[in-house]
Amino acid sequence: GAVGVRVRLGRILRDGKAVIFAFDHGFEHGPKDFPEDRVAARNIIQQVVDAGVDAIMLLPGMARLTHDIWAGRTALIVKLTSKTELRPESSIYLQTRLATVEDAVALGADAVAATVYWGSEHESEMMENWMIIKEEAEAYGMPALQLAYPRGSHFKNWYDPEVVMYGVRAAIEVGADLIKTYYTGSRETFAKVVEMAQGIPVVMSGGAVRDRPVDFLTDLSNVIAAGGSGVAVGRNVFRAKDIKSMARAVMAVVHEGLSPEEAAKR
Ligand code: FBP
Repeated sequence: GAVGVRVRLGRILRDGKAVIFAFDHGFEHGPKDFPEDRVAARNIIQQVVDAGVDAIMLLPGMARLTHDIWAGRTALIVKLTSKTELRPESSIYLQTRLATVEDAVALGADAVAATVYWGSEHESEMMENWMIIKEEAEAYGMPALQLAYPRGSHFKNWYDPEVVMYGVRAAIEVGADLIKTYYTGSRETFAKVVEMAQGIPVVMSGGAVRDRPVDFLTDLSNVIAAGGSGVAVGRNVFRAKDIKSMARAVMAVVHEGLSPEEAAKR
């Protein structure tokens, strides 16, 4: 499956970098992420696709519901694991497998994605799930994106460069083809994260909405300067005042190297 993995990855990272619109929040966070004017999922997806993002990452149901919007216009990453926030505290750091690589193939996916909360009390279950996904993905020539998040009730700081580096290294050791992880707060520390990935592309995870879009774009520009391969962003785009302009600004920082200040004006 090595050729297929490379071919499909090339559809996502067309110039070696990518802006991935992550939109699994309706499941992972629930309605709290959607103010009244952000409930209409099709409308949001239409705007980011029009802005020209490289890929969108969806759960299978949403991918099916919106295929007429994204098909042929942007790459599709099907996320195969998730969790709801309705769960009791004891199992929030666990993602469950909800679909197979075959389901993703049937949807026309260019990649599959799965979360592993490295360091969680449920780590071994997620590792096993990851290995099942990775093995099936390999057989289909399908790239496997790992959301490698250090997370568990005992962690003081999820963004600590040491633990982020550990998660990224763990991800490549189990065959991740693309890694999404937290921004560690500085260009210098993120360069170490990238180095730990040994050539496997690393993208930044968006995080909660920032008050000033330029602050988000500044972090992103540091990620690119550190050798990062782009971003998988949800809230900072779909909660932006103007969704399409923000998606364009993110694209400009990643692909054109535009300064955060210039990009924010777009
Ligand atoms: P954001 O840019 O909104 O952070 O989206 C990235 C993402 O990983 C989503 O794919 C996922 O639903 C969400 O963040 C998980 O957020 P949390 O940090 O609360 O687990």
